[in-house]
Amino acid sequence: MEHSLRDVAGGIAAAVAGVAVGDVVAALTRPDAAPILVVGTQVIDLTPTPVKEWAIAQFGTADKPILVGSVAAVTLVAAAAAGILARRHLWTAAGVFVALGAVAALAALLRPGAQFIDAIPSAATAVVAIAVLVLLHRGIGGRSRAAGPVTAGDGTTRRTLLLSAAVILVAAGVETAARRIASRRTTPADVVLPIAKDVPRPLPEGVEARGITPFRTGNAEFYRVDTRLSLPTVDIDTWRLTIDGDVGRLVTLSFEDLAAMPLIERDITLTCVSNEVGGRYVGGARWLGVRLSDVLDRADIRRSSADQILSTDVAGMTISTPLSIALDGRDSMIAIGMNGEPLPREHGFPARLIVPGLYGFVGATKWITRMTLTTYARQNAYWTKRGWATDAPIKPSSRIDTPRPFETVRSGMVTVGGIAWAQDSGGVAAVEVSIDDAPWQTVTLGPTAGQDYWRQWFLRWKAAPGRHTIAARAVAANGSTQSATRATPFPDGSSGIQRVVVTVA
Ligand SMILES: Nc1nc2c(c(=O)[nH]1)N[C@H]1C(S)=C(S)[C@@H](COP(=O)(O)O)O[C@H]1N2
Ligand SMILES: [Mo]
Repeated sequence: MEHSLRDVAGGIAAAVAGVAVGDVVAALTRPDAAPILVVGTQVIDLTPTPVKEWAIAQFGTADKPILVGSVAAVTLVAAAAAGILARRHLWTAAGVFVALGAVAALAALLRPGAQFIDAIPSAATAVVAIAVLVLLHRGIGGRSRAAGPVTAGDGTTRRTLLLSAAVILVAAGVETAARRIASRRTTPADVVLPIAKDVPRPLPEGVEARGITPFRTGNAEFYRVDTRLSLPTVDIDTWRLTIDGDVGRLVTLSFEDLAAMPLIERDITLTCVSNEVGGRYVGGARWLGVRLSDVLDRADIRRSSADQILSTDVAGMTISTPLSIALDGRDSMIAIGMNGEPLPREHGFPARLIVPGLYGFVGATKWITRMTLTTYARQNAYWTKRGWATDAPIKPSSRIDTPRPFETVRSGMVTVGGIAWAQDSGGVAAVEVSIDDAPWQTVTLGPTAGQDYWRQWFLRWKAAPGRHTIAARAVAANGSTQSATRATPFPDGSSGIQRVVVTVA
């Protein structure tokens, strides 16, 4: 009994030591190629989209710990088995670690843009695990002294157990160091942002009334929509943005290169095509970045026949953006900052595309790493293949934040309010409200921060007891009014008028 405990402990100590060393090597070279992490990430990336969508619906997007934990658990079970195997077949047990290392190395090498060095952390893991295993069995385990099956006395067993425990302890320390080193290269908080020269005036305070969405959305509150189960770990030191395809010059920019270019900062409201009328998939932030036109100029696209920018993220996911729209003079940018901070990992660290006026799925590529100048005839992006529109301007829309649907409010003066946006239609010129189908009346608007940004609105309503229906619609500066025609988000964005039913008591 004690023998098998010793063997299991030996196998686990070998694996833990190997992984810790592999993680240190990764932290110093390619933090995103750490052995356990890279297998977990690869499993996620290789998961078929329908399964992924199902999993996102079931568990939300916070299940990376589950996946990485499962990979770690499987590794530990295999390591324990190897430990038991090692007593009689040391080199077969070593083979188990070779196999585990090979799986991790393969996972690292199969990633888009992988380099040969991505396999080194996994190789180091296997080498160290085997070394520890051999050391425990040959060096101290008594194998060298006793021929044939191990007949070591209790003293040896205890010594091996203690040694395994010591190895695990040291490995834990090494692992902590590895995390600290890796986090310096993959954590937004550790990035120092340059300061933009071209900055809008400070964002006005905005309307502060209970229930009305704040004028600026905090990074932690900003909606998140993407196809990922887990957030990619991107190493800022090795990250590159490549501009290729039909270009005059192939360009590769590091984060430092980007940050050294002229920077702009802009208030832009991002909207998801999947947002239902009245939905939450919309947010306003101040983005810091490099003008897309400046980036593309470096690649010299004057003679390009491209009609789209096919952008690719670090995991190979693609988004296409109509080139002529992106470059029509709007403030399209490669953003590296959000509300004065480096991009949060949820929102595309270290860089993303922002194209004002287009829904996110055609203009807001997060974790961007490549922009390929090509044509819609030649190449299709992720959502295009799934039937979504290629040209998807944001439709003018408004949202009633307060009162809430089916809320009961006291009779008297009631604040009705919310936000409205019309980024592709010149901005919000007015918001109109109709209560119980009375004629539309214009309401009070909050301050403006430009056409690309939403506006708050409110109305003081003298509410009489009974059931009432409140409807709101946005009127854009170009004269268009929010459409009353109901449309589902698929394929180019929802439309219709939101109606909120309330009881006044
Ligand atoms: N790499 C990548 N970028 C992406 C997506 C994605 O799934 N993967 N989703 C897009 C969609 S549909 C939207 S609406 C915006 C959302 O950006 P946010 O999560 O920062 O709000 O990101 C866009 N960029
Ligand atoms: Mo979206």
